[in-house]
Amino acid sequence: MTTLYHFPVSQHSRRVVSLLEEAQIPYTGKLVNLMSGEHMSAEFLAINPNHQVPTLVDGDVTLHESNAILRYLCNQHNLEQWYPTAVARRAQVDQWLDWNQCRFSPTIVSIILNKVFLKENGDQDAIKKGLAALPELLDILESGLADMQYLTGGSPTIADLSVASNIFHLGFADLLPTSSNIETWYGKISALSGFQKSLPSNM
Ligand SMILES: N[C@@H](CCC(=O)N[C@@H](CS)C(=O)NCC(=O)O)C(=O)O
Repeated sequence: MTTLYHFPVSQHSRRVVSLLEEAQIPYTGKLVNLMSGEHMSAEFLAINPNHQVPTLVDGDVTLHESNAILRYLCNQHNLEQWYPTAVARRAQVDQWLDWNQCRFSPTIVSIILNKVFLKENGDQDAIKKGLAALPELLDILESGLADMQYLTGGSPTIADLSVASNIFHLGFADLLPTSSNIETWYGKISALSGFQKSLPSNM
């Protein structure tokens, strides 16, 4: 049995729900209400001491970290199309997954968490720094997509789901990128039925 602990407005949950739905892996979704502090309950901390979603429980395996969960699901279900086995292509997928976590995510969190969710209690300095960092990151993504259908080739992978989950988040602050490569690519990812099912309004 596969259970995903998630929250609808969590961008990290969104990428995992997208894959589970796209690959039609049977799973039970369990909502962890971050607004009411459910992630700090003793019951949830016993599953993930980091008090974060997403968390996957698959039989004897309990996993946190969204990108690790994506890789695990692909390996477990032989989803080679989502996580190619050819060494060079896999390395490209890993590169964008790591870029998303290490470079892009902190900026997304700084802006969206503080500006949209914490509002007047948000860290105004973090918002400013995030907004200042965003153009460079979007330029990198725009260039990475030049002459590419998807981030690593002619078909979408977990790297696309992961990065696109953060692009959707920018929409909460009316900051959806309008540069042509990103817009065309994001249009394709956001049209995937699995991605659609991961969106807060459709969960
Ligand atoms: N690096 C983690 C980050 C997960 C994360 O930040 N989750 C947020 C929701 S988007 C969360 O659960 N926050 C609650 C907390 O940190 O206490 C991942 O990729 O899964």
